[in-house]
Parts: sequence; C-alpha cells; structure tokens
Amino acid sequence: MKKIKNILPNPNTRLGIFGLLIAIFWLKTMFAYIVDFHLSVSNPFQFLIVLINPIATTLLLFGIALYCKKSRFFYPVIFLMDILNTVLLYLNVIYFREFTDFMTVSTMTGYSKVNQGLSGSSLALTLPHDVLYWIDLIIILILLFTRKIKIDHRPLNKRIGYAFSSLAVLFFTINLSLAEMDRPQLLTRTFDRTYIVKYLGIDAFTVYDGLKSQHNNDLRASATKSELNEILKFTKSHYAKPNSKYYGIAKNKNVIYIHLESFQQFLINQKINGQEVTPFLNSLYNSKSSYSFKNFFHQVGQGKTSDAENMLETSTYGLPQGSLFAQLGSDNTFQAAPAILKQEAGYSSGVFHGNIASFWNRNNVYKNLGYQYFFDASYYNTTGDRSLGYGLKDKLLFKDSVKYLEHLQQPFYAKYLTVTNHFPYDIDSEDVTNFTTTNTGDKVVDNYFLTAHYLDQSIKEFYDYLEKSGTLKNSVIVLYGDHYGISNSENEGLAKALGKNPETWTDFDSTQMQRVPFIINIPGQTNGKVMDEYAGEIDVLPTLMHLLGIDSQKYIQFGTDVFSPDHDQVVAFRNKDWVSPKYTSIDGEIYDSKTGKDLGFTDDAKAVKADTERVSKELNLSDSLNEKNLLRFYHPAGFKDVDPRKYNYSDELQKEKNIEKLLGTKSTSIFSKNHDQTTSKIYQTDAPEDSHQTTSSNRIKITNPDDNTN
Ligand code: GP9
Ligand code: MN
Repeated sequence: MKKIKNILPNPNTRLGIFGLLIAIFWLKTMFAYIVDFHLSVSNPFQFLIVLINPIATTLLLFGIALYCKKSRFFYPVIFLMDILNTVLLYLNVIYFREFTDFMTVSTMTGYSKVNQGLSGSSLALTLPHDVLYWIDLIIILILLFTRKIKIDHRPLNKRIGYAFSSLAVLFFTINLSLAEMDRPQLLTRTFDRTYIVKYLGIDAFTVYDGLKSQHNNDLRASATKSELNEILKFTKSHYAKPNSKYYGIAKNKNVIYIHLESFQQFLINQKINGQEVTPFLNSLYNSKSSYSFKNFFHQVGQGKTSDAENMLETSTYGLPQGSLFAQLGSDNTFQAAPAILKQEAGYSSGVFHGNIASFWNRNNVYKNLGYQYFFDASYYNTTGDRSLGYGLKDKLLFKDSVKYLEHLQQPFYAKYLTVTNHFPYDIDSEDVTNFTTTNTGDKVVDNYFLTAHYLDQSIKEFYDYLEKSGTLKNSVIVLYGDHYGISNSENEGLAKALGKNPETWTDFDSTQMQRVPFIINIPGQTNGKVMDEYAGEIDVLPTLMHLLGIDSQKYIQFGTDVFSPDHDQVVAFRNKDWVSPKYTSIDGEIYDSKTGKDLGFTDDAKAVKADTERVSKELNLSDSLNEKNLLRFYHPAGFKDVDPRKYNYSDELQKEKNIEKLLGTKSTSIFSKNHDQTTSKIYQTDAPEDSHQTTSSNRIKITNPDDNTN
C-alpha cells in the first residue's frame, strides 16, 4: 500500500493534486474511448496517438490554475477546469450513444438545424457505468472538504506555470505531427469527426470545430440578399434550354444512380491479358439504350466522393479546400435533387451505402438535401469478410439492399454508393476468380483492375435483378465514376499497364486521365450512342431534370444540360484548370486538346481568355453561394425549403412499410406491385460471403488509414 502511495503524486501539494487530476482525467478519457466511443483504431501507431491525445489539452487547461497565487483561486480554478472538461466528455458520451457521432459546437449552441441537441430523452441514454465519469471528482472534493487532503497555501513559482504551458504546446505539436503522418491533410479535408477525435482528442476537436463554425457564421452573417443578384445573372445567362428531342424521355421513371467508386474512363473497353476488365459496363456503355460520354470529367477537390455527390445533387461546386459536406453541409440550405424531384414530380428518395453514416457527414447533409431514407452500414450485416476498408462489399450491398429498395414508393430516386473499388484496392482472392490482372510491379495499379472487375460483376447481378423484378423497364440508370482511382504519382505504373511509355508521360496526359464514365441508360431507348460532348459532374443534374421533363431554369445551377445545343463544353476543374474540345489549360499553360501539344501561349491569350475568366468566375460565384449560404435567400416559385427536422434515418424499413400500409392499394412499391411478396428471392449473387453466416455487431472498421493520400 505504501509503495503505491509513493508513486502517486502527493495530493497535499499543489503540483501533486494537479498531477493526480490530470492522471485521472486521462484514465476517464481512455475509458470513454474504449467503452463508449467507436474510434476504429486499426494499428499500433494509431493506438499510440490515441494514448497521448488527451494529454496536451488537459495540461494546458488544468495548468491555468498553476498561475494562481492564492489557494482560494488555485483550487476552484483547477476543479472548474476538471468539471468543464468532464462535462464535455460526458455530453459526447451521451450524444455518441444516440447519434454515433461527436457534438459540434453548432449542436451545442442550438444553431444547427439538423443535429438535434440532447433532449429530455438523454436520461434514457445513461448507463450504470457512467458513474465512473463523476466518481473521482466527488471523492476528491469530499476528501478536500473533510481535510483528508490538505490545502496547500504555498504559491507556486510563476515559472512552473510557464513550464507546463510550454510542455502542453510541445505535446500538442508532437501529437499533431504524428496525426498528420498517419492521416495527411487531417484538418484541411475533415473526413469525419471521429477521425479528428481519434487523432487529436475531444478538446482539440471542439476548439477546431468552434473556430470553423465561427468562421462560417461570420461569412454568413455578413451576407446579404443582394449578393444573389450577380449569381443569378450568371446562372440565368448560362442556362441551356432543353433539347426537345430528349426533354421528358425518362418522365416518371425511377432514377437509379450507381456511384462507381474511384472508377476512371480508361477502364471502359479495356482489355488485360486479352480479357475485358468490365465486360458488363462495356455492354452498357456501348448499348443502344445508353447515352454514354467519352469526354466526361470528374471535377472534385479535396472532398472527393462528397464533392462528386454534392455536384450531382446540387449542380454547385465543392469548396476550394476541404469537403463542402463536412464543412457546411450540416447547416446550409440546398435546393437539391431529392427535394426538387419530390416537389416537382412526387419522387421518393433513398441512399444505399455500406459505410458508417457519419463519413463525410452524410448523416446530416442528406437531411438538408431532402433525402427521405438513408440505409448506411447499420442496416446491413457487415461482419467478418463481408466488408473491407470502407464497408460492405459491393455484391452484398446490392443484394442486401433489395429488401429496402422494394418498399420504396415508385417513382424513386435511389443512389447506390459503392466502396469496394477504393484505394488501396484490396480484395479477397475468393471474390475475384477467373481474372488475371496486370503485372506492372505497382500493386495499386494491378489490384485496381481486380476491384474494378468485381464492381462490374456486382452491377451485372443488380441489373439481372432489376430486369427480373420488372423494375428495369421503368427506370433510368445513371452510372458515373466519382473521381480518379490512380493518382498522378502512380501514372508510371499505369502507363505500363496501358502500353504507354512512362518516360514521355506529361501533365497533359494526367489531365486526360481525369475522365470518368458517365452513362445514362434508359432501357427501351434505341437511339443511344457514345457522345463526344465535353462535360463534367456539374452538368448531371440539369441533364437529368430535363430527361425527366422538369425544367431547370428557375434553379441556381452552374452546370448545363449536355443534350442542349447551348451546353457549355468548357469543363472547370476545382483548381481552375479547365478542358474544352479545343484547348486544355493546366497551370496557365495552354495545350491542344486533340494532340496534347503545348501551344506555347498562356491562358491570357485572346483565344482562351474568355474561357479562363468564365471558369474562374463560375467557381468563385459557386463558392460565395455556398460559403455565405445564399440559397436561404432564394425562393424559386413553387419550391418549398427543405425541413431537415422531418428526417431521421432510424427504423427505415418500418417507415417504408407504414407508408405502404397507409396507401393500401395505391402503394406503388415494387413489393406492393409484386402482390405483397418480396422480390429478394429473385436475386442471384455468386458472392462467396453470401452463404457464410456471420452475425453480431454491425459496426465496421475503417481499416485503411493510408487512403486518401493519393
Ligand atoms: C466512404 C466513401 C469514400 O464512405 O464514400 O470516400 P472517398 O475517400 O472516395 O472520398
Ligand atoms: Mn470516392
């Protein structure tokens, strides 16, 4: 006993109690990390970071007390810090139990429209072990009041305060460097709040989030309605009227988006060792019922998938830095596809995704977009070999979604976000048989073809289901690649795979590689073709709306309908480079788009100046629209603002069934149309995991910390 006492700091001295409180608070934080939060620590290095991440901020905050001379200040200050920190930790514990997410500052201040704060129900979220978060404070305070722990009246030398504050700063710097080593661009890209807590702790996350929301609020507060005028002037004159040949050809059909993760255009019609990589997608691409694009470019920035989603849902650009979903998505006003289609044509809407809901802040953003349903990882069995780095394997996603899809009222707007074809393109060998990939020496490149092949098969299986269930003929299926999969640094390996010379690879070649597939498949159409038009993700929404017979004119959208004769073929990249059928602008240098020849003039030359200026203006206007949340001032005739409070993504299946019941014979779901019989049995997959029986937790781990560095 004595021995233990010797190593514990002596609580009768000021430094002793300081050390004791810090040590206990560290323990409580670790307890929360392990028992209450799911931080998905996937390697020893991350474990080390998690161990040290509460230290810096606790040293700094508790250390404020060290500057107090008088004991009647020292003790209240140090306990106040401890209590405040414990409150913050505990609020997050409770919040996490309900939302599987951490509390943002706007949630705490009640600013956020989406994140309900802790309501009366929070009492129901408490657990017996919660007492451990408070018991230490109670015991120590009792010991102090009963004089079992003595008050130390001797003031500390000021230098001790400085020393600890400096130590805290040093610790934080080390912590941040380690975090950046494991997860580059952690703070600029902000994928997921869980990541920031995992790497920097709750205090640092809260401060960071507070600063960010202060910045956002300042921008918004200074904004006025009149700032919309310039934007409206631009979008009105930029608007491309529909082409009557295509307008409404998919009217009232279901819309099914298939998001082809990290899928680049060069995979289409590509053969490896004489075998097609994606035979099914090729057949869709070349089909007479498809309008396919060979000059379609992704336009994402750091927000990658989320930027692609944002462009497709809203026809506005992502942000110059970070992800719009993560940074503004919780509070911004959107006029997005799910809401537009619901209000203009009675569409229901849903997203199917085998990753956790908080990734890219989707759990909040989707409510503001007006998505009625969101089936995230918690709706699927993702255990064992059923999932990989980013969640449920694609074949299983498509199959296991049928039980939810078939209860959606038709017409529906449904989005499938695939994940298996994601960096680093790991796949179990049993998932891809009968395909031999390249041998470039670059594992990423070689594996990329394997996962792409797997994705292709999963789409074929889904298509077979759509056909057999009779859904295909009533649907338009839009397939798109969200962004590159092979980064520019891996182009050397890629060049080999494509039979090109890595030595002569240029910036122009890298830009060419930013093409991704865009296929609009409308079963029943016979005039489909591969189109030459240059276009990008920003153009998808107005194009789709016009196909559905909904004019996009009254909405603020930066893209233009690709079928319109007025379509703008200059495709802007997020860094203000651009491509058009004639020219390609990279870092101000102009190339011939057909030959790749450097034309020897820059983007202020007369031939291209107007395009450069328009690209820059378009991106700036989009940024100002989003950063200042200007759509809150814009009310297109007949369009009602989305009320995110109407949505909550729990018990989705029950909700779908309630609606079916309510509608009775008027229900249009696939299930109702199938005489109230499930269509799940029709589904056929060769996924080996499908027959394995795995149960228990449905929470998944992000096991590839090195992603997104490409
Ligand atoms: C995660 C998935 C991947 O849910 O959408 O996002 P990415 O890393 O491609 O941006
Ligand atoms: Mn992606």
